[in-house]
Amino acid sequence: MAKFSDSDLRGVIPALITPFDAQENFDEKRMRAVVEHLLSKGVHGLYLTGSTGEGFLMTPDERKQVVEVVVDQVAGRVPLISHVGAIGTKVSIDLAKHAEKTGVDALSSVPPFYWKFSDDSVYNYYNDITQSTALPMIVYNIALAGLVGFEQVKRFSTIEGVKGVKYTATAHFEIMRMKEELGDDFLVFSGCDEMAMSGLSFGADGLIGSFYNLMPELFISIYEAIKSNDLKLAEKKQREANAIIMYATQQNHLAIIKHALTWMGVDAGFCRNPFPNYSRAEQEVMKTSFRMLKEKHRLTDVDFLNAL
Ligand code: MN9
Repeated sequence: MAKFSDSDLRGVIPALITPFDAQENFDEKRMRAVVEHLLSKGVHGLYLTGSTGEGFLMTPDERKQVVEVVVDQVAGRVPLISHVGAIGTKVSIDLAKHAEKTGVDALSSVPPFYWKFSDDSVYNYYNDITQSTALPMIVYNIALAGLVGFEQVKRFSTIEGVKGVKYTATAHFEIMRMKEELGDDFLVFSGCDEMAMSGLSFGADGLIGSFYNLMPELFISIYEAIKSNDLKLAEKKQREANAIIMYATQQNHLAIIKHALTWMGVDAGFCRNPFPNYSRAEQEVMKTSFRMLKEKHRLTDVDFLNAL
């Protein structure tokens, strides 16, 4: 059973990475360790099997296994959102029902992708999944799967159970507009980590993204700073975060996040093919680059850099 309601969803929510072992199998032990680490850092929730979690590289059964392990490990300490997106409605409904039974608190989904589905087909997709459980649905707006425009989000918001949007787009004035037109309790999560400060300033309730796995402390500071109107501090922390993000996103940042967690003593395993992992020698080069970034931008409060 879900323990939290949609009004409990806010703050810094890592789009949880999924650790695989060197043979590409889901690694339950590493998954539990990563979850424990993130909870100890004070994250406000977790978002499972999304693009950062390599959900599209897993079978539905594997995705279910991840959900079961995380629900068990978290044991109701923070709200959990399960991403159930797939190209086929039937697969998503099956994942949604399983997630509800297992005890997650909310669902999320990208629109069906690859084919250019009509607006009505995308609406029906969200409607069918949302009606299949009693859980709140957070629509996921992301360019990789085909952005849904403001009018579409507005239309989806009329579906009973659609409670918000994970907004990985950069036109942040739309966040303000959504709050104005769809009501303040329509949840908006800013999805571009490099624009967390901007998203929150424009009224987002929280952040869901990849780099909150690696440096949640920076983004918790940004979240708190915006709440207390300390724009200077928020800007400082965003600059620090962006120096790291800009470096990491030039390569496979999912592998870099996993490797960097491992350097800190939280073994986060490997990515699944075709995402590359990096050899020990390549990781040594990365460490040198990170040390240089630390020096250049005076990044004194970033845990993984301090562990280098
Ligand atoms: O929304 C993530 N976006 C993608 C989530 O996966 C495309 C973000 O967290 C980005 O990974 C991050 C780096 O560009 O902002």
